[in-house]
Amino acid sequence: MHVLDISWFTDSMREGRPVAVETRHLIQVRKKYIEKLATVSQYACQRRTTTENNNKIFTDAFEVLVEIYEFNEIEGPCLAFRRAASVLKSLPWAVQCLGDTHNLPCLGEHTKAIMEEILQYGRSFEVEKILSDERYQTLKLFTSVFGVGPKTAEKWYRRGLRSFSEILADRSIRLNRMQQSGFQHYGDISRAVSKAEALALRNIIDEAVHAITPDAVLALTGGFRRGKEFGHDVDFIVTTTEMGKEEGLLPRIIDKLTKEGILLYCDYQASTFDISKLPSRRFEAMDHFAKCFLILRLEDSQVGGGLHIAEGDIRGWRAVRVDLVSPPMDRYAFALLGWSGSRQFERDLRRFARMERHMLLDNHALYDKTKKEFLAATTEKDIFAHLGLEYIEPWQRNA
Ligand code: DCT
Ligand code: MG
Repeated sequence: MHVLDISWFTDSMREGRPVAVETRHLIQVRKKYIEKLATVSQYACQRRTTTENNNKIFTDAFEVLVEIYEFNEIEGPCLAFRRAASVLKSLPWAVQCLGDTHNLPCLGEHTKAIMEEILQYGRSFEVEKILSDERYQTLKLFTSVFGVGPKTAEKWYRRGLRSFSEILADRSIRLNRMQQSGFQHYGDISRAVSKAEALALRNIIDEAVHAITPDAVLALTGGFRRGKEFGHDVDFIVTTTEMGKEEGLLPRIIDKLTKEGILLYCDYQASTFDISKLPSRRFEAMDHFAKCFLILRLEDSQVGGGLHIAEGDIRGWRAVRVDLVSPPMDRYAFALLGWSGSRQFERDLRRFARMERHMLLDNHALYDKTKKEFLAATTEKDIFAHLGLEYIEPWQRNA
């Protein structure tokens, strides 16, 4: 009999059998079983997190706290709220009361206090205070510009600047090329990219790479690979099945997009990948593969169902942020896993590898510190298997 099946109990009651002792025992067993079922791992890479978030009311609040701690460069609480948000995102149910959370990892006192406020009043006063704070609002506005990070935003804030017009009017500020494009295309870039637009861009890149080489490999990664309907950009991996042939691929794609007249901005970074320098110590750092950060012009006619633009926008095109990364084929699985995200999923994969397996994982490789050897992989499944993890599908990595 299955321990969750209680028909034996109701049957016994009906037949008047003495069941008290057996009942108590089985209720205990059942309780333990349910608790075990409900065990949630502290690692995002051991949880399945779809795009359906049943606890958005809490995670939205936590994300504001993550932002302010990031602006203030306070790492501990920042990480704590990131982890808490990620745990709640993985739940297939909505938290109704604090008691629901007693089995969950990564929820500290501060986190629970915020949740309690939200449960009681429908909102958090601490979060509302941050949202109405001038410094928070200004830093949030400034960092929403492509090419402006928290440091630059803080610098401008300290100079007393509060709006885009003040920045653009300040003759002492020299915007770099990325920031200039960021301001120029602000309206388009700050507008979400739809899945239809991402697929249209895939067609454009696909055509470009296959015109360059027939053995090109193209993969849509980032949020769209995880099944998101909208994203802030579109991420692709492009390479060639023949090792070494991927060198020079990105410059040729860039050249082609330029000739097509759709390249609005391009920041190309050549590869600094050196296999002899692995394993890398700086895990949060950007990987060493050749990559480019682009802004492309997408025409309405190229998108099935039309562009995701504001009502009344009659230009017939929009600008979209696109990232291309080009690893050599023997690094493909690691790059694909790394660029598929989510960022929290990646952070926890690396932490799990380090803490639980004594291994180092990054976008380039997996290194076993005990055996002192690199572990080869041609698919993402190989990497999960090396780590002794159940395979998590991309659409379950929205941690
Ligand atoms: N990534 C990485 N190293 C970086 C930056 C990103 O490995 N320095 C990975 C992690 C996620 C993935 O690339 C895509 O990054 P984003 O586009 O920022 O995230 P996203 O999940 O695609 O989210 P969005 O939908 O907002 O684009
Ligand atoms: Mg993305």
